[in-house]
Amino acid sequence: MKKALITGVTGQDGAYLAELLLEKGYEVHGIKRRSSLLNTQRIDHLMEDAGVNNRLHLHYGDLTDATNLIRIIQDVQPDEIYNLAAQSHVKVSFETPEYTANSDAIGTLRLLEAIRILKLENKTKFYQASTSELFGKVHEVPQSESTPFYPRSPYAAAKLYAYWITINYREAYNMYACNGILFNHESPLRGETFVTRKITQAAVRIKLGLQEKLYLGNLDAKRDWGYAKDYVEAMWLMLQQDEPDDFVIATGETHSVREFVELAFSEAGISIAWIGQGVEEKGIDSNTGKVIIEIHPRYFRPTEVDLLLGDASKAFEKLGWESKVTFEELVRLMVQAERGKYNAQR
Ligand code: NDP
Ligand code: GDR
Repeated sequence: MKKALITGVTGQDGAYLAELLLEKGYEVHGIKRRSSLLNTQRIDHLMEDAGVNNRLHLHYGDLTDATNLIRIIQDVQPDEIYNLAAQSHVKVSFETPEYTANSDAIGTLRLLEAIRILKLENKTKFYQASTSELFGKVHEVPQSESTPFYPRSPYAAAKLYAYWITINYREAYNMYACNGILFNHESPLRGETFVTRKITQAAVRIKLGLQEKLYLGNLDAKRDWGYAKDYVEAMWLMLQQDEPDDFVIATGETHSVREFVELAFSEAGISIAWIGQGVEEKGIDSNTGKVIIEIHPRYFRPTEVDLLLGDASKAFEKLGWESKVTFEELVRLMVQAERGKYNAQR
């Protein structure tokens, strides 16, 4: 039985990846942080599932604690490590740049060093959660594996280090180490402060009269949004090849935050009309004329990534991977999941 270790197992991708690997018959080990409130909601159903419960094991740990990581890897002796743990919020990284560098950049180094110290280079394959944020200030559209990087946040700068140290360990120590350069991927499990989940949650709550307004930042940023469940499959595929390599994972479509808002609210049963401009712009409910969306400077970033659009043709050719869920389907499934929660409470 293959053993996988997932850092960030309590996050969106960690939960979907754990589920996928359990389905594939793996013994799955996850690293979770100690927190004062429970943080395992996304994987509790996997722990409770009688069929898999003795194949999912959680270990307390943190990417900022090297000795802890070495001990866990020594105990588990994993065939595959998926490094998904990160301070993953771009805006928050401007407020906590040093911590973000410690966990996202040096955390990756700590894992690679642990593999080396424990002499597991020939056994343990390593996946690094790289990101389309590396492209940042875009000079080339669409972005592929050969597009130059230009990080635009402390998060992206930390992930740039992680990207290159992964390649360096592959070349220097002959490790099987891959970067998945994943474009934005969303789901009902997405953290509530990322824009897609914030919008879908608000659309349903406003429709139900549980929330008055939604405050947003830059409506004109464009993202290539896919479905997280499709994307974790690509992570696994990258570690099943003859040779390690780096891959862009994307849908090949881009949409603005504004388009996401219009579609999500329409799916929730509200038609949005826009009035005003810049920070004065407002979204009104076309039926009632009530202002339900306002712009707040708090949600703008000091430096923004304006346009992301990925070219995942290498992943299609070499991994046989392609994105399945369309933008419209993604928005619909997120709104429906949100609505389902309130229906279940009634
Ligand atoms: P989430 O924010 O949902 O999950 C991040 C996970 O990392 C959580 O389990 C979190 O724990 C854990 N974590 C954070 N800091 C530490 C730390 N210092 N030590 C140990 N664990 C820590 O992110 P996603 O699931 O969306 O993303 C997974 C990875 O992929 C991240 O590295 C992200 O940067 C990257 N990525 C994500 C994309 C996306 O669109 N989702 C696109 C490209 C890359 P806790 O639950 O306790 O907070
Ligand atoms: P991103 O995702 O920064 O692309 O990083 P996020 O959903 O936070 O922002 C997407 C775009 O929406 C704009 N925006 C807002 N964003 C948030 N969070 N809140 C708002 O109110 C708001 N209003 C407008 C942002 O300015 C931005 O342009 C995500 C994370 O998962 C990273 O970890 C990952 O690496 C990248 O995707 C790929």
